[in-house]
Amino acid sequence: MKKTLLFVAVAGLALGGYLLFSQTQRKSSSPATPPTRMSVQTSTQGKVITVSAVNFSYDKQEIRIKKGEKLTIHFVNTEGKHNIVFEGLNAQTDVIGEGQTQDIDVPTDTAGTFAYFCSVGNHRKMGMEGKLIVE
Ligand SMILES: [Cu+2]
Repeated sequence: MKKTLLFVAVAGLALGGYLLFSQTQRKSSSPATPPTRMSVQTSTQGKVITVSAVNFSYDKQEIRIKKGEKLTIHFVNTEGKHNIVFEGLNAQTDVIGEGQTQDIDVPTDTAGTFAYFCSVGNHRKMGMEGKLIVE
């Protein structure tokens, strides 16, 4: 009885391991992945867009992305204290200081135009805003 249970457990683990392995194989055989890049690169496929902040503006007022494409915002603050908030997308950075950076993933599964802005004080009114267009 105990031996049977042990056998079932071992067989289960082996099967699970095989399934996991074959899935990994499938992912890494994606033609978009250059052969020299490892799995770290696979998870960052898509667009990385840098947005820089100063007092009181961003260097981009408009960001365009295809619906469903993975979007990472590389937020760079070069002056003062700021953040970037994507309205209605549940994506925002912390308020960070001068010389700091933060990366966030922004969901792109809904087409539309979404505002982004700095939520510190009245920075948005002073010009720290733009729009993300998912098309
Ligand atoms: Cu700000």
